[in-house]
Amino acid sequence: MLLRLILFFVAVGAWGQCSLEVDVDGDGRQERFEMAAEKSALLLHKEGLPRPVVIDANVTSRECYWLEIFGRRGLVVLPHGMQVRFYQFPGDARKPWPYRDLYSFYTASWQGGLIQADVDGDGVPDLFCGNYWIQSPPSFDLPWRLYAINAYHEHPLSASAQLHWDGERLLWVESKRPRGRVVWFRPPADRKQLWIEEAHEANRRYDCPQLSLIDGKPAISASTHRCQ
Ligand SMILES: [Ca+2]
Ligand SMILES: [Ca+2]
Repeated sequence: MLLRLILFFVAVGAWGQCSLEVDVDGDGRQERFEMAAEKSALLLHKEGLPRPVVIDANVTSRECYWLEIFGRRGLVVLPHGMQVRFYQFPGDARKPWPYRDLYSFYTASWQGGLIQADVDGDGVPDLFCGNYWIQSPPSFDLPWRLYAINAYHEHPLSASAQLHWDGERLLWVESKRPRGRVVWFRPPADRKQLWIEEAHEANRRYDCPQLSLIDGKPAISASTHRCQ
């Protein structure tokens, strides 16, 4: 169980800053992405290289994720919790990583907890992030569309929740808030309208409640770290 928990936390990023291990180039060895917060630099550490590869020298993100979008593999970060930015793996990690902002948010709260799921059932993966789901276009170069699930934004970190999609419902875990909300959201018939809230037994029970997956099922626990 410990290993599964560790794998989960690696996947969502370390406390406070992006830190992610993945075999980027398929050579059987893990590379490591890191946000060097003091430099606002997004780095890739690869065994055998004399120094880390600078993917971006001027970006700040708490979270990072390795995703495949339209057959392109790459790193997604959330600069200042206000954008969804995709850096495409250029084939050779040392080459420049071209990026594209898939979406920019205009909300007061920092958006977080990105996951990939086919929300509208058209066979193409969409994204959940913060208060929203973001509908994939039919091809990479077209714009994505944003739909609100809820309107929680009373605190700058309200929407930096941890999220889990069980195929039918979205679990929202306010992991950076004292007595954080833990709520299921069920989609209405028209998924482009606000989603329907359902109580979870852990709602408002813990300071900075933490989501982990045990055998694929979500579990909620109290934070063992300082809330951040
Ligand atoms: Ca590798
Ligand atoms: Ca879809």
